Amino acid sequence: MEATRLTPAIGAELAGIDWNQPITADLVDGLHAALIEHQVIILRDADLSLDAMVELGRHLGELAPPHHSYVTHAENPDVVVLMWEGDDKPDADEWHSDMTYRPRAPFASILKAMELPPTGGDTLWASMGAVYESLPAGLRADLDGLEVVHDMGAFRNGAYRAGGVPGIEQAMLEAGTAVHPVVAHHPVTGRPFLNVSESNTRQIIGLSAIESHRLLTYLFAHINRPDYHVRLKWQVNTIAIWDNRGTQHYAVNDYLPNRRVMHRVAVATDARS
Ligand SMILES: O=C(O)CCC(=O)C(=O)O
Repeated sequence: MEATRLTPAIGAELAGIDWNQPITADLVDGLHAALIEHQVIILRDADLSLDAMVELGRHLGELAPPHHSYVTHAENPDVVVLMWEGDDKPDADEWHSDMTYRPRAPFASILKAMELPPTGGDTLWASMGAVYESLPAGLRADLDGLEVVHDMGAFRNGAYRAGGVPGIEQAMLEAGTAVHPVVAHHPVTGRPFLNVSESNTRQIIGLSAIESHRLLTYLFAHINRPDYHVRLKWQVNTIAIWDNRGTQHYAVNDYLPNRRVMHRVAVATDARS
């Protein structure tokens, strides 16, 4: 397979894979190596069936347990269906890394475009290693050793609509709350990365609410700089696989009332690390 780098910071498009052939360990070793190097890999014309997507996920590691808020595919409960249309309010148009409110966030996600609007609906990824490296050295030193609370963020909206305050309390219990280092390290490369997100980071431990808010707001502004991003224009049967450890993503919400349908398989653990 050949990888074409998409930006200096993050992302590569892979070519030369025949998706009509069985998924072999060699193929997945190659995908994994590309994923570690580029953080997000893009596969075009990858018309994998539901079962093949799940098989690919299982080759990468153990699949994640069912998501607390998303619906799963009627024919395969390991596949989440992300569908938005009409006057829905998509919930992924905020920088986030998946499920960082778990003690161990999932390793990777595999996302396939099934149905797309005529235009719009792009997804962006940010390299959180590149964001961290862009911070002034003094600030990097100050961040070292700090810890931060992650929670389910705006998933509260759906929980409140469904069940009021008890609904939020139940959803928070199911989703969980976690405390992670502000500067985490990639388990394979050891590269440090900034581990705070607009969606899921609430409070830096040990700071007052106002200090924590100011510092997080400053860091969020850095994450927003396009220098560290790649932006994907999907086609039907495009698959993106991202390493959740050291990236964030943002699904642009500019296409409603048109319909956008994606299938996702989340991989909890990395079988190769
Ligand atoms: O729909 C997308 O492009 C991204 C969805 C997303 O944010 C996710 O799967 O976590």
